[in-house]
Amino acid sequence: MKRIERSLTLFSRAVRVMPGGVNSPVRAFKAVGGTPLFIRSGRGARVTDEDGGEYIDYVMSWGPLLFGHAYPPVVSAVREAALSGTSFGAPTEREILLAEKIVSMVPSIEKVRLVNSGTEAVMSAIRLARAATGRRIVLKFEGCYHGHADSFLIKAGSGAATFGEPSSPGVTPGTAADTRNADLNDLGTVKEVFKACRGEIACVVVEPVAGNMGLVPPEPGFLEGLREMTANDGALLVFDEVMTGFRLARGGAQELFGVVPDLTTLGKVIGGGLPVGAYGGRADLMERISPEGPVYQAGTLSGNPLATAAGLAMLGAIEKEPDLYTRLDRLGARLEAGITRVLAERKIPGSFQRVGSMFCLYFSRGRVRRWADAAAADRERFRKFFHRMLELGVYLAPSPFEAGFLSAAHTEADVDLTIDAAREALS
Ligand code: KE4
Repeated sequence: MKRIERSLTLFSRAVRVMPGGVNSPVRAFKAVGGTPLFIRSGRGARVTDEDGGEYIDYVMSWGPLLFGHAYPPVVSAVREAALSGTSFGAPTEREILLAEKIVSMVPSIEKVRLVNSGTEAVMSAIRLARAATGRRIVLKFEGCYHGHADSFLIKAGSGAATFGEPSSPGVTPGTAADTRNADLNDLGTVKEVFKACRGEIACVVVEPVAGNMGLVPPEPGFLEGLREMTANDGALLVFDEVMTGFRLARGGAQELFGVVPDLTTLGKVIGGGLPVGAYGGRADLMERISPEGPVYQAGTLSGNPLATAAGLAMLGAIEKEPDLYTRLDRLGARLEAGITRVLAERKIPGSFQRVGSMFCLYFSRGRVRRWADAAAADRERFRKFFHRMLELGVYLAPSPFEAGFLSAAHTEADVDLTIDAAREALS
């Protein structure tokens, strides 16, 4: 049993001054029970907790750390930038350099606006979609998560699903009325909404690979079907690539699957751990954003020197390694093969699902294709598995409704240790 006295002490202090003792709900271990580990440091693929316990980390800050913890180019870029000032509230050259890189790497993006989080990026993108189309309805998918803006906290994924509050209190009926849900990978349910709301849908927003109900890849034809239906109806297609952007390919899921949306939202990897979000797309749409156009959106720290320095270091590292995504996919395939083998050996029903370096293990009777399948998976078995793996030195996402992440810092040895730990945890 790992010693966690210091985490216990810190958590008892934290809960006195912060709701649930955390600054983001999924960190509180509520879905798996027990006390969250307080992390002292990270390096490469590992984190060390406040009691000195070391773990192979697959949370990786929920996606940003494509090159692992304390990635030297990011650390030195941020340190260097900070010496010249942390924020000016005025235009800087780094913002141009980062925007130019994003435009050059992401197929759908002709113009981009930097913000401070994924939530800000997606809430701004749908405001733009509503302004550009003059329509009000946003169609999302049950179990997908697009940040905590009111419009999205209706049958949302991630922490909202974990705590069984898919539709959060505090979201007004008026707001909720402007959001519709369909089932992921089920174009029939999308057609139904389009039929019921003909000419009223401003946009369809989708995680092209759903990473907030575990990990659910798009089925063949699904993204293409959304592209066609939105184009035919005059609605916009928004790819929420906050998690998949720069993670699955240089141009994200839209490059991997060859479907180009009208607007794309980004976050996580761009900042390499610094708070960065972005939204962008067709120039004729983005030109409606203030001050060029009338659609207001602003942010004191948007594009600040530290975030843009980190972003340039991250995207620069991606550009320097042409076979990065092949390497990440090979590592993911090794993990997938190993865990799938363990499930078979132990005769345990489950589905290890993966796209590139994003994955999750469902204790389900079959493949998980949409929220209802994910919700039916065995959460109690996941809870036990999570804690056994933690004791064995592997830190998985503390929820069955989250994706795990490999990084370029993970090695084949790390993956093999993880597979061995899973064999032990499932014995
Ligand atoms: P943030 O506001 O948390 O930066 O981004 C919101 C968001 C938007 N879109 C997608 C596809 C996302 O995955 C997220 C955030 N993801 C969660 C992890 N499931 C963040 C972790 C957390 O809430 O602490």
